[in-house]
Amino acid sequence: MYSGAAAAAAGPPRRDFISVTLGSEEAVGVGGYNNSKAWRRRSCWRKWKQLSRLQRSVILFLFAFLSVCGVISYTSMGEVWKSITNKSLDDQRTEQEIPRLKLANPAVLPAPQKADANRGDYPELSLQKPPKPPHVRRGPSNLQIKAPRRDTKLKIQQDTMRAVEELVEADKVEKTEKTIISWRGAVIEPDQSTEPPSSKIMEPEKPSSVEAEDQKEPVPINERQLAVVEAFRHAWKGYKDFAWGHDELKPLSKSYSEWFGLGLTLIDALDTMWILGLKEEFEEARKWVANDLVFDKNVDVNLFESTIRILGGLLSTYHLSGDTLFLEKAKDIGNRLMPAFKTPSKIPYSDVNIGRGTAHPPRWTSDSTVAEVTSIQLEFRELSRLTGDEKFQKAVDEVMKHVHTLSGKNNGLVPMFINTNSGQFTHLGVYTLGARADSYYEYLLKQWIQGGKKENELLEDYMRAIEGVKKHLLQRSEPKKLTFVGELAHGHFSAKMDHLVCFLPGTLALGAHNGLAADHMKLAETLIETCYQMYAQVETGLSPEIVHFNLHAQKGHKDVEIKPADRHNLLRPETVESLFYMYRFTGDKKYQDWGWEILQNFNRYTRVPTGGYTSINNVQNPSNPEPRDKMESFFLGETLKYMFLLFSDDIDLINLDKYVFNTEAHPLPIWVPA
Ligand code: DMJ
Repeated sequence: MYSGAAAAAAGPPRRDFISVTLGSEEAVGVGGYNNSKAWRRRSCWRKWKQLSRLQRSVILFLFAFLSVCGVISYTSMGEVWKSITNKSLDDQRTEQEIPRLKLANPAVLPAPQKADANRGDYPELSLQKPPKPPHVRRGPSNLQIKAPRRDTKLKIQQDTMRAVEELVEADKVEKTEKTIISWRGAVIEPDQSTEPPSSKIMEPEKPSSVEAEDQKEPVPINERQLAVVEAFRHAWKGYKDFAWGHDELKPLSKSYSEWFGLGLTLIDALDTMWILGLKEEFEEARKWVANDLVFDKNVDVNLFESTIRILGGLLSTYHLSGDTLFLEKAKDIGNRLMPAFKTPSKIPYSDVNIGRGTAHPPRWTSDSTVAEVTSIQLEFRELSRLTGDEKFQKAVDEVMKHVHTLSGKNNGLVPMFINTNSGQFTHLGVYTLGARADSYYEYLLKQWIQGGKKENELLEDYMRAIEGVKKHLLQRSEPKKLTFVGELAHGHFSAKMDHLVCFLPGTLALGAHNGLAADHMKLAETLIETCYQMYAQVETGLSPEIVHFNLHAQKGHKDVEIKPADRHNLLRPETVESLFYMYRFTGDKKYQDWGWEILQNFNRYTRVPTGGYTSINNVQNPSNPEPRDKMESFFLGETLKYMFLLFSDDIDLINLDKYVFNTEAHPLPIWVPA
């Protein structure tokens, strides 16, 4: 009991002292409050003595028991206490972080749709490695640059996968930084700068051939590749015998045709000979370049055609061979083409006189073709990198930047013409992935890859355009339900598809290989089947220049219809090109088999016994395909090169993580290889 009266009598109470008695009067004492230690000890002892033995034992037992409990509960309470303390710290941190995440930059582009589906698709892609090569590369030994190890490649794919997953997570919390673009699964490495390399010229490198570190032993090429070599030799024989140093062979009349008068076929074929291992032929051609190739000529050349075939061919041959002769020639032609950019809008003219240094549009218009002005960038950019002279890159980058800002596009799809005075699109309302627009789309992706995947505007335009293709141009034919890319003219869909469009499956597959949306790969697989059917459904097994697809099933009708004016075949490469990409990225042998069928049909219907191959006028008439008497330079520059690469199982024979092909199949180095 608390003795309040006694405490009051003893003066001001000590607020921190409480006396607890065990109930005896004596405990307080009569003479007033005594709280000395000695008194307290004595009084306690007396009380203890007054207790019975049983009481003392019970008290001792209780004391011991409580002591043990005290020790145990102290230990476990420590743990509980620690976790409580941590939890509250965590809570504090989370509370601080959530607002920060919410405030992070909102996504600059729409969040990926069907992200989970894409994620589900991707591993399939990553795991589809080409089978272990039974045949390793053939090309000249110094083409055999160091290969990334297969486990490294797998790691890259896994890293890409991880990046995609991280991106999806990031999108969930709307945390998209400027250096990451997400567009239906498209990924840009977050640590890459958004600054396009256009502002500064990349450090020129030694040609790739010099990079060779651990060169593998070349092993024999396989039979199908040998058949390509034989075809090339046959074509080359015709060119050498009847058209040496001229632009194109006319194999039937055993003569030649001149376009620019610059040995177009010879230059276009240089790197093909290198890749096929045709050293003698290469050396002979090199001599012609050294002694007879002169650009100081009063001749009008088409800017686009001479860039992709001549400048592109010289640059890639320089990279493969390491021979500076080709770089010197590339600089020469590059400089001579520059007057084309002196226009009011900086959109280049179509034609340049490389001897006089003057340029002009075609006689009937001041328009240029959109595909032409936007498909010279890979070559001029590389020329700047190699020479350290930024003028080439500046000129072509300006074109891309300008086109990026233009109105008149339809979900990323561009019209076919652009005016060199106003810089505006003309002939609005017609959209195609065929002639006059095709390689615009191809070069958006390829420039992005060439520059190390940093130039976001290019990627944005590419991704937008593929969405535009999906939205406006895809339809399915009857009866086989082939997905094809048609055209749109002032709101009306046309089921017309140029053979030129068959570059698209390869480009889509290349994009998917570089981390873009997995549904691009699915579309590529569908479209390459269609391109193959453009050959398979025709009497000669060769595709016409243009097909029209049937949208409605009709008895006795195939998917593919051919108009009389469109039934020619110019030995074009696009389907074989796409087959090559598809085989590289999937390892599915059917693509090689399809390419093999096409090669056999070229041999059956276009081969001229005295040397060379010819374009034909009628793919529907196997008994008389009507030879046109012309072998286009791209048959050697592209078609046979892609055939050879398609039949190869060596992913390092022009490794697609190190090289990007220009639109004439000339491989140029990727500035920052994967
Ligand atoms: C080639 O010159 C190029 O591939 C160009 O992009 C389109 N036309 C031919 C081949 O068909």
